[in-house]
Amino acid sequence: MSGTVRLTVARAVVRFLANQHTERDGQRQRLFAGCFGIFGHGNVAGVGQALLEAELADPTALPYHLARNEQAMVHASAAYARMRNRLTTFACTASIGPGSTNMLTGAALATINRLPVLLLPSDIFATRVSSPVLQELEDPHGYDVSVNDAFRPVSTFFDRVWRPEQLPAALLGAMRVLTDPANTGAATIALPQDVQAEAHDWPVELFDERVWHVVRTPPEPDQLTRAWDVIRSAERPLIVAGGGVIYAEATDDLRAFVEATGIPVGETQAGKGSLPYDHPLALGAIGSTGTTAANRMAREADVVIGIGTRYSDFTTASRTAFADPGVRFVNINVAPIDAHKHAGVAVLADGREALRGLADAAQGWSVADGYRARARELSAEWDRTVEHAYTLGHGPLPAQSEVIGAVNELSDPRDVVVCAAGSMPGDLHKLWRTRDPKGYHVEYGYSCMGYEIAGGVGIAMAAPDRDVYVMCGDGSYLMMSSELVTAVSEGIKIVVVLVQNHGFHSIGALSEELGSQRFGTRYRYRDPDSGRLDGGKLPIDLAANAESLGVTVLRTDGIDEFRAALTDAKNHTGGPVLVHVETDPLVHAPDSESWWDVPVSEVAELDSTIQAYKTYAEHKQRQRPHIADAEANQHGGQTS
Ligand SMILES: Cc1ncc(C[n+]2csc(CCOP(=O)(O)OP(=O)(O)O)c2C)c(N)n1
Ligand SMILES: [Mg+2]
Repeated sequence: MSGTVRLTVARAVVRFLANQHTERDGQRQRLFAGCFGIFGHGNVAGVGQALLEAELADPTALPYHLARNEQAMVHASAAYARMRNRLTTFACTASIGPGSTNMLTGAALATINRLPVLLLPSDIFATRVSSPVLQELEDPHGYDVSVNDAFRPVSTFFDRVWRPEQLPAALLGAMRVLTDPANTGAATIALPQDVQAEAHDWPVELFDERVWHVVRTPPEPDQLTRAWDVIRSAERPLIVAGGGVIYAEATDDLRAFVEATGIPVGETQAGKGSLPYDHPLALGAIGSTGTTAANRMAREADVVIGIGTRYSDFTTASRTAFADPGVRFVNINVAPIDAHKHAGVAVLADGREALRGLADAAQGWSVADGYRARARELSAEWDRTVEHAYTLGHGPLPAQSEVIGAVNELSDPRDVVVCAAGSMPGDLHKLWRTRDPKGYHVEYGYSCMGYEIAGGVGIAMAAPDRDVYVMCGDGSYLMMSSELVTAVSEGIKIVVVLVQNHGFHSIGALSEELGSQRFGTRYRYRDPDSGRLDGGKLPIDLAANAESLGVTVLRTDGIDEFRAALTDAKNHTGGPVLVHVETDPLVHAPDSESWWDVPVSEVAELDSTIQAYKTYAEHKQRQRPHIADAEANQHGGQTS
């Protein structure tokens, strides 16, 4: 077919998005499950009008969902994309100015976690005839700058459509990036308010159904040989499984490879669930919030095989986790930036394809029996630690680990636990018994307070056949609970477990450890005598707050009531339910035998800080640059 069709820019965007698909392994799905939005003068008459016409013509084409906060709608989209292994996502439309810049934090989160989301911030008039418009920032150095330029560093693709003719290339460029596993993240197309409403004659083929093939890059044979040469020379190899294992749906291949070779697996936050927790070669979490099983084996490992990991500081314990002087790295990753980290042998490939290649090469090869046995024993030891933490019987208020234990036990294996910031991500990483590759969803690339509830909504939309347990601290709840209202209005069931501890358990403990005496980390009245924020507890009632939003709320006192309420929450249908529990913020999860680099003041008046600095300086000594070339050090011995 040829010819043109006359539509506004906004309608062209909506019609185009409704016709995009992805395909991987022969399975085809829509790239966009819908569009989240909040309207204002920047988009109400442009994208808003286009979405209305689309909904009236075909409500399934690009369903519109009204969010309550723009940051939250980007989180929901990213969470949805993560749940769908990055094959389907949402578009997000926001009004000019604050509506758009509210999406910046969501954009950074999506890009850091490599999760595809399409952002459509509205922009100032292209014609500038009405400038400065409401909410326009005027840059005295150049009139083509707007607040949306702030999206550039946090997006993996950015374009601004000053003229309708630029739209097709911008759309195609954004789709290319969204569907490229190595480069995906937030793709942003800024749409000036006047351009959205402008008409243009579009070539009809712009709106043809299009399929974006999400590639599984095979390993280049020489790269695979080099990688295998390093691995087979190892006596104490260890796999670090990252999010890439799960996005590539490579968990069965990982399991087959490790069962054949006996190589044990430590998991990052995004990679947790790569193996079920009770697999004999599953060491569980690795790094600063890791298990003693993974961290002890990491300390001794002579070859570390990273699969789909960014090696964040939490994974490497700020480069102290891998302590063998001759340790070498092999990195399987679709992204060159990660494949080349720690001077490793790079395998630029899809995780599943690379694992299959390695499995072929590894025929008949295995670690020593004693090494397999050590992994099994250390894992079993950690599991006893978990069991103890789950059943502490702490009083009068329960410990957080008991709350985690109850949720783990009373949820179904396929249900999803969600978290992002506070003390719970670390505790979950250590303690959650993962039974399904998609059962653990902790956002720890950006660790963004406020992701929890919004993310939970996105996950529930992506997987309506699973229950979603959102673990939310009181701090995160206060930061952003707005999408509870979206869940009420859309009838989306999430179970929010609100852990009330009157402030920051996480940063409080960190502050104390670093000599800063929990300063400013508790929610308290300002004391009129001391003039400091160390007065009595605030009369805050977050359960009442949730109730006022239309959420079904179950208040609990103690772990037994909490368990009973969880069962009620499980049976609840339609809409969100919140279980409120108060915990003791002074009970810590079991020790990781690990470290995290958070700089301490080198000079101070406070003795607590002076002491903390001494400990800090000792740990700094153990930090490793990991710059020795893995191939040059094939036969070990050199320090890296
Ligand atoms: C948006 C954002 N602001 C600040 C931080 C830094 N931060 C990390 S955890 C935390 C406190 C979280 O409190 P809460 O949700 O109550 O969890 P708790 O620490 O009590 O477990 C803060 C302020 C963050 N991660 N995200
Ligand atoms: Mg708290």
